[in-house]
Amino acid sequence: MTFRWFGTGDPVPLGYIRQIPGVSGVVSALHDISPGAVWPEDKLTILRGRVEAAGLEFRVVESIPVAEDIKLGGPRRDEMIENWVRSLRAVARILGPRSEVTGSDAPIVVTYNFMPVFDWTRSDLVRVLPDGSTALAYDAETVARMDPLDGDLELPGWLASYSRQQLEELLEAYRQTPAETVYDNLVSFVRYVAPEAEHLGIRLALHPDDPPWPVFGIPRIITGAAPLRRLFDDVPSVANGLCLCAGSFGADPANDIEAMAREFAGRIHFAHLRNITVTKPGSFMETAHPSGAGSLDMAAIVDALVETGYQGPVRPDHGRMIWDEAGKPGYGLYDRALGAAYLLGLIEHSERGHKA
Ligand code: DNO
Repeated sequence: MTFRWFGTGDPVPLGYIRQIPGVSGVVSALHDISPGAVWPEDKLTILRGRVEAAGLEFRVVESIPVAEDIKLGGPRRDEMIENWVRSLRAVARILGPRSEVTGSDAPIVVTYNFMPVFDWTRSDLVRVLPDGSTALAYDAETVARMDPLDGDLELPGWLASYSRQQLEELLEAYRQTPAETVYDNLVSFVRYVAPEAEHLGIRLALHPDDPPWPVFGIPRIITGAAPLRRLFDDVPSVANGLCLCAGSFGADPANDIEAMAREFAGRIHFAHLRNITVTKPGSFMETAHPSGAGSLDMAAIVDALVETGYQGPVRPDHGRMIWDEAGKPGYGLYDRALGAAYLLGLIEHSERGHKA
């Protein structure tokens, strides 16, 4: 069981993460390096040192961002892919050696996504739930009215580091690019990086598009089982894997996550387990982790992972804000800690059932 930590700027101290029962590792990244730049080994060494000093291991990276030129097939594509591979090598060198804290030498996992411009997108960061807690929500009509070029779109999921003009150019470029071309660019990227990852002993976990449909008129391609089936066919390397993000896929009720966990067994290298409530077609809000709190059957998803022998890292995902906690939307301490405890209960129960 792991827990995402955003580095020294994260209001959640590592020492608190260490106190969540059953959590042994932290999921992190070099958040101050801009997409496309090579990750410096010394910064990774410092980050690993900090995490280990707190008694935790650092074997899961989320994410090495993929530059827009790679997704668009732009003029600097080859250089950007080469830089990505160099970051991968730095990760292997610094994080690869066995953890002195836990003794683990489990394969290093690197998460990435192929979402054009915007990472996860929501219309509301503080939707008030009936119990008075707040959570992230996505309302189709509100998003349809939003203009990404307006300053009011401040989503923590993506790097708001573009100038208005750059953003305008990017959006225009994507609006001219068919989804099929973005998919082809994904395949070229994975064909290049997967053998390298395999050689380094790294597993790549492609995060699905969140939400799993196009937003702002630009394509999104990793929306369900069909594109993944195709990707795993096109690039058979076992390093080419998936981050099974229950909340992302689950926003589209057509996605059967339990079935995906079974079908893609062996290809799932990371699991993000959170719940959502589909409020109406194309709209959803995030909820507490338990099955009873939302639309997803979390126990069935965990059973599917356990029954198919999943051994990789798991993390609770976005949590609500509860007990007056103030912090990074979706990434507070309390509700994610409750999520971790709940998921560990499901896993323990499921594993015992299968031993019996
Ligand atoms: C949201 C996260 C995503 C994820 C990236 C992976 O909270 O699940 O932002 O980290 O999409 O590349």
